[in-house]
Amino acid sequence: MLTPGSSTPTESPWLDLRGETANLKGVNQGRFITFEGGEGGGKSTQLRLLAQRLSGPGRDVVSTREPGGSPGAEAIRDLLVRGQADRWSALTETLLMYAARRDHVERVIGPALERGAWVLCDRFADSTRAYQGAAGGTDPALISALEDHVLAGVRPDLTLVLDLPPETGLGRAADRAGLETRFESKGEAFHARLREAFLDIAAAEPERCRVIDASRSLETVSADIWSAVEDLLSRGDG
Ligand code: ATM
Repeated sequence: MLTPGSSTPTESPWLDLRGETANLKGVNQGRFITFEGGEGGGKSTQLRLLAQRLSGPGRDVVSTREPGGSPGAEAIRDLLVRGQADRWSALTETLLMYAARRDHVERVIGPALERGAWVLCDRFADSTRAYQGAAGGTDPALISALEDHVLAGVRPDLTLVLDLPPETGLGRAADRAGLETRFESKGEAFHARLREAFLDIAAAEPERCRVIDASRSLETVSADIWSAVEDLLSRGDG
């Protein structure tokens, strides 16, 4: 289980109004890696393995997740992942996701990048593009505008898209389903559109995204992820 971040608001320059408009990417010293894809692709396990591999003397590694990752965003998560599939419209979901994401960026991701940490995040903005946009029907232009205005230039250096057929992924997810079943219950057509959406995002931004075939063994997937991270390290532009 990932632990929500615990930065105190008063310590963070990200709570300063600057963050609402300025592009702060230039001051980031750390690296930001996101894990994306449909259900049951093993994102959380692979994130944990990568965090273990990256951790070591002198390297600060922060593992976090969305929706959630800060106390306020975790409270919003509960609203999003529980209950009936039609509890929220796609547009309301988009706004809730971005309210949660803003808090997470202000209090956890932004300060961590600023102090030079590596941030590993289980889902981020691409999930909104895929779930609420491509599969849910929210206008992509609105989602782009939210990315521009809300994220203050915070953008992943590397996005790992863990890809597998939705029927395989949903089967794996059902095995561990608890109370958080709202998205799983959206139906097969929704999940098929999601897969296409993540592949389209990766095709449109090949310099940022790496598609990993998640139907293979945990070790093989983990080795591919490490090779993508080594490429990022060798670029040295993070
Ligand atoms: P995880 O199961 O990966 O923790 O994510 C919770 C759900 O939130 C997930 N669906 N399921 N099952 C995907 C959904 N989600 C969105 O719909 N949009 C987003 O922007 C994010 C971050 C997650």
